[in-house]
Amino acid sequence: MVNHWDLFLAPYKQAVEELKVKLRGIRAQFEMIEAHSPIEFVTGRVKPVASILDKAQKKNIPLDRLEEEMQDIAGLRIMCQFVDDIKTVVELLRQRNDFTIVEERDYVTQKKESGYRSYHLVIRYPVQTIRGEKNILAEIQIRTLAMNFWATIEHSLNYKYSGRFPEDIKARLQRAAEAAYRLDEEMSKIRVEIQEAQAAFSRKQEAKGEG
Ligand code: 0O2
Repeated sequence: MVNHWDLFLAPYKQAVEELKVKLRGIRAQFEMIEAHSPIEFVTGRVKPVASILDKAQKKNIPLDRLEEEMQDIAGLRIMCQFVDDIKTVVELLRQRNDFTIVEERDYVTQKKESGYRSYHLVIRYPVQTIRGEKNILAEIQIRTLAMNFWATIEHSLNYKYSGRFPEDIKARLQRAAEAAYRLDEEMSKIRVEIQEAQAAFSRKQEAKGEG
């Protein structure tokens, strides 16, 4: 028997699958022309029902308002090598006409109190269903590999402590976020060298037939 949640989440699942293909396609196109791809890799997920219920309770969202008020039931994450790539990706996404951007949140230049950095786009995405077109909201998070490393670790700790971090852990996480940011800054400074090395490496792999 198909339950209510399966039916409700079906268009979100479809959207995540379609958007993963589309966003990975951007990387493939850069590779095709042997240019630096601003996208390193893409992940996507549909928020688990338990997390939807949790967030709805925390944010006082009635369950019959989820479609309008919970923006990240469908979630995509784009990881970049360099901070500047984030802007490039945002520009590329602004130019697309297969979805509309309804909100942008810049936590890259304005980090959250936790130390969290990422660029968030909320999009309205049309899913084609057997009952016609259905517009759903999805959240795209764009971040560097260093920002992603920090956010992943902090997310697991958050789960362990249910969001109530002991003061020392909180301070350490904030320092770790700063260290991740400095790492991004250092990498940006040697970006040209890194890209030359990566281009040479992929030419070599191609010549060996491993590309
Ligand atoms: P999950 O498990 O990743 O799906 P709010 O939840 O009130 O902070 P809001 O309005 O829902 O924020 O939207 P916002 O600020 O764009 O953040 C939503 C998502 O961003 C979160 O989803 C996380 O994925 C990520 N995020 C935001 N702040 C932090 C943070 O301090 N640390 C980490 N690790 N991630 C963060 P969920 O629903 O929390 O969880």
